[in-house]
Formats: sequence, structure tokens, C-alpha cells
Amino acid sequence: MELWFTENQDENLRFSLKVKETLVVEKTPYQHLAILDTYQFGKILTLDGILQTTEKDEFIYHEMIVHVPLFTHKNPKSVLVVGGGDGGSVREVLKHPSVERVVLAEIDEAVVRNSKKYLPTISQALDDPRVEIMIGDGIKYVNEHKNEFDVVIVDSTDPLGPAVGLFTPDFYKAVYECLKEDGIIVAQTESPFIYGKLINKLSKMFKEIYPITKAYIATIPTYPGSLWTFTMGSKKYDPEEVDINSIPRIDTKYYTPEIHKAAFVLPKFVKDIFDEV
Ligand code: SPD
Repeated sequence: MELWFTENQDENLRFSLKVKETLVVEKTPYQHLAILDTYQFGKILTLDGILQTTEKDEFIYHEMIVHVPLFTHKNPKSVLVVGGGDGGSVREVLKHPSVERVVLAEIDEAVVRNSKKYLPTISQALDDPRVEIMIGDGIKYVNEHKNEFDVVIVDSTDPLGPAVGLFTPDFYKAVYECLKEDGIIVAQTESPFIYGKLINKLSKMFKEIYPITKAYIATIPTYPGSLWTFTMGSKKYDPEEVDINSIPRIDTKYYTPEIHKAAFVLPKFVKDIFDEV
């Protein structure tokens, strides 16, 4: 019998992967978690039926959510990752030698536990001594820590269920306070094909709070619409002013200094979504 995982990307669009093996299914206090081995994309993590990460294309998302802000900041030492319990973002953060401390604020311990067990290529850095895993509410954590981080990475699920509060002005204002005077925030801000209105709302929120707000894109085959946006708010450094010749080469498969620059060139309809007042 054939087994398929299907994500209902919206009411008129579905994405399916043929499943080789079901590795774990768990109802956690926050969500329904599954890790499946698929023929096309290797092992995948799904939460509430929504695909979060796959072994085959995770590098695109994790490299882009991390290296663009970390190479924009001149000397990132302390980094907070909100969400991201699979560990992919933490793995990329630790490729930066300046980083001394990474806090992973993940609400659901089951994501960390199962990622460590079934997705070692993604979660491999979670036991690094520079990493502090805080299982709990990332919003509360941000509100309780002021002027502490150089970079905050919001590696959230979609704006549904436990992640809703990560897409609000109150949260982004609290992140501003949590950042040091030259700090940077980056959030994953979804697909312009599915979440155009939300992206526009977030862009307005960021612009009200951060002196420099920039959007950038990457192509992620397994996310709805494939074209994915990230929104950066920065207190001091402009990601487009970075001298790409001074970016050191690190071990990546998608991110390069040239991609850093190119990612800020938005297709017109995406730019319109970000710019519309
Ligand atoms: N539509 C799913 C978007 C998920 C973005 N976050 C993924 C977390 C991977 N670390």
C-alpha cells in the first residue's frame, strides 16, 4: 500500500510526498508532530500537518535565515533563536567563529527531542557547549531579557497555533529591547503567494520599530509557493551596504556573498507587497 504525506497549503492547493517509513508520530501538548522518511526529500519534520523541514532542502532556509543577518552584523557574539527546535539554525549560527553564545528558545521539547533522535544532520549542533536550550515561551523569554543579543532569529512555524504571538507588534517591540544597540532581527515571513497580506502587515510593523527594514528572498522547493521571504530589522547595519568581498568563505551550499547581495533584489510583485503603505 502506498503512503503519502499531504500538506494542505491552502484550501485550493496541496503538496504531497510519498512516504517510505513513518519514524515517529506524537501528540505533544502544543501540536501534532511527525517525522517521516520520504522518497524524494529524505526525512521530514511536520507539525500540525505542515512541513517544517526536509533533509534534502533544509540548507536553503537555514543558511539564509542565519548568514544574511550574521554577516550583516560586524561581530555577532550572542544570538537568540526563537523556535527552530530542529536545530538547523543553531548549526548555521555556530559556523560563525565570533559567536560565543546561542540561546534556543523552543516552546515544545518534543521538537528538540525527536529532531535529536531522527534528524541528526540538522540537529547535530544542539549539544555544542555554546548552546543553551530554553524550553518555554520565546515571547516571555524575549520580554525578560533586555539589551542582551546581537542577533535574534525568529525561526517560527506558520502564523497559526503556538506561533501566532510571534507575528505581532508587541513581540517585535520586545525584540527591539532584547537586542543590543546595533542588534539585528530576522524573521521568516512566509510566501508572497500565500501570505501577501501578512507580509505587508509585518513590513509595516518592522518599519515602525526598526530604523532599517529590508526584505530578502530564497527559493525553497518544499514550502508553499517555493518563493520564500525573510524580513530583517536592523538598528545600525544595512545588509545591502555589506562589502561582500570582505565576507569570509564558510561551509555552505546555498549562501554565498553574491547570494547575500542578490537576495535583496525582489521581483516587482514582492517589492510591491513590502512597499505598499
Ligand atoms: N510553511 C512552513 C514554514 C516553516 C518555517 N520554519 C521552519 C523551521 C525550520 N527550522
